[in-house]
Amino acid sequence: MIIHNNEIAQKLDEMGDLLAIKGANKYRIRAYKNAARSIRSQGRRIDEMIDSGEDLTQLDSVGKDLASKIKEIVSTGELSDLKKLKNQLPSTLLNLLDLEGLGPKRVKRLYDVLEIETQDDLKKAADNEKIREVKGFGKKTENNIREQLLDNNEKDRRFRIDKVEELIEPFRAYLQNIDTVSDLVIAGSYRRRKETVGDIDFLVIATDSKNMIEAFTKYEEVKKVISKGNTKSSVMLKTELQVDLRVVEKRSKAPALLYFTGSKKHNIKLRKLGIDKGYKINEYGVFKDDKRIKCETEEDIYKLLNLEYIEPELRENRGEIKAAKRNKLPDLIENKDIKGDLQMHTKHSDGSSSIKEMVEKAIEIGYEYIAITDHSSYIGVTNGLSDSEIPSYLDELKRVDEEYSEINVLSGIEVDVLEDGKLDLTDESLKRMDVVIFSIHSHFNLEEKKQTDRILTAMDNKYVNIFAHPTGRMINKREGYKYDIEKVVQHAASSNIIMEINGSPSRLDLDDINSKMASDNHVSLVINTDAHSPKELSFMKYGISQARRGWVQADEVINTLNFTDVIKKFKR
Ligand code: DGT
Ligand code: CA
Ligand code: CA
Ligand code: ZN
Repeated sequence: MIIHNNEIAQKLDEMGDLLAIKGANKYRIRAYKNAARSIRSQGRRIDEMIDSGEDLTQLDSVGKDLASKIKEIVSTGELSDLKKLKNQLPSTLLNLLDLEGLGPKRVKRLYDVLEIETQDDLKKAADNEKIREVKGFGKKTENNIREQLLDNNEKDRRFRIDKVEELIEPFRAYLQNIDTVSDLVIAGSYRRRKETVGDIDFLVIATDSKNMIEAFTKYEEVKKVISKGNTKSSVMLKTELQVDLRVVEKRSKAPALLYFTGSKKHNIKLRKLGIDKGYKINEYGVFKDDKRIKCETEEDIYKLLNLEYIEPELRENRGEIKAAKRNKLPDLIENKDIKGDLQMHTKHSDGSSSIKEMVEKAIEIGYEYIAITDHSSYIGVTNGLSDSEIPSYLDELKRVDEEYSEINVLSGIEVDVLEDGKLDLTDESLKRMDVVIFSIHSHFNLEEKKQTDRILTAMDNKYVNIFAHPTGRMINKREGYKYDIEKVVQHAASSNIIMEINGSPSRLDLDDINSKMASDNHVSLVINTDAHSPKELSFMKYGISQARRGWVQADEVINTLNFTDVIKKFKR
């Protein structure tokens, strides 16, 4: 059995911690902790030392007694003393020690007095202000605990795609640089471009798998090696992102890529389809009567099953296999289809930059047009525009548009919808804009019927064009507000309102499901970045992948049109 040094050390650590909670002799506790530290810092594998008959007592902080315990862990994977302790005390108490301000003694006291065993118990007790009543604890400690638990919950969440990208691209580059790597892809939900990612799945074709795995686990951002085998390994990065690695043979590349891209449900459907046709499909290959069928690409495998090629963004088992069978898959929108960006902010409200700076970046990207759409003033935080400020805002926009012949700069506004569905600026102001975006930034908790009516009322203002970030959800932060979205979508279709797919990775709103629903209802869509700085104009790619996940085609998205056609869309 292969057992990593980290796993041995962890068991010794747990032993020390549980003894401490129990109130054991401090020298005994320290012995376990020191041995754990010593083993973690060994350059050599302890299990191999044991195999070759070496004496473990030559290691720092390891005496006869500990040496025999370590041998027990390596040969059985368990430590019987630890098991015994875990029968006496809940092992979940160990998770409480991770919190700042909670040492073994205090954990024990909370367990004795309030029967707190888990972080959940602790959270409840903190919320009910029970902890401050325990001897040795105060209001301050209680608050500190509550705050830490809130932060921890944040960590359990899935990672936003932009954050994952930032963490994983340097790792990809590091692995790519290893000599024996011939091919490396990130599969899983990252390749399917989901808005959040649970973990990262690297797939590597390499001639020397052992060397590859060694390098993988030695990456400097690795906090913990979770597992390490001959062809696969998992690590936890310091940022708490888990990364899995699979090394496969060249001939398994396509089936492995298909398998590890998922989704799981899509895979299961494909496998069943294969069985019906007499094929066995798994991550190693495609087989008929135990004979390998040569499949060099994913396309080859789909073709074998009489299916059109299915793009990763569609592989969610939401009808894509049926559509592929009938050659009815959508012709998905691509980055290169986009000709402009119709929502962005400048210093006229909460943006960081001037109109010119935004325009220059847009020219650099190669856009034919953009709209500057600063906020109205209703939500004070955005420092937006009031009716009296509109004329000078428009003057400046006009001047900039004239100054840059390479691009068309449309005048726009993102006007707030008030509680009753009226808008935050007068029709006189709105009328003067090339494009009017309306959106909701307040009163999220209205009852569903009221919220729906509020939105329908806003749509009936004859100067509005685009309903921005229509559900208001913030990824990992808050759900969208409740309203009858089908009704609103139908109303948008019949009254020529364009619905936005907001590309900001904190929003991605509409999401895939709602984008598909809107497009099925023949609503025109727009993909905007909602950039608050020139750099954020690059959010377009996230909007595009979200649209692709929603089966959206270029001809459904107005900012794929050229300038003369797009402005026609704003006449209602
Ligand atoms: P995530 O990490 O939660 O964002 O989502 P995925 O899709 O990346 O899921 P993950 O990392 O658990 O697994 C990667 C892919 O491996 C998954 O999309 C499909 C494949 N896979 C994993 N487990 C199974 C399984 O039990 N059956 C099949 N057919 N495929 C699986
Ligand atoms: Ca994954
Ligand atoms: Ca995984
Ligand atoms: Zn907004």
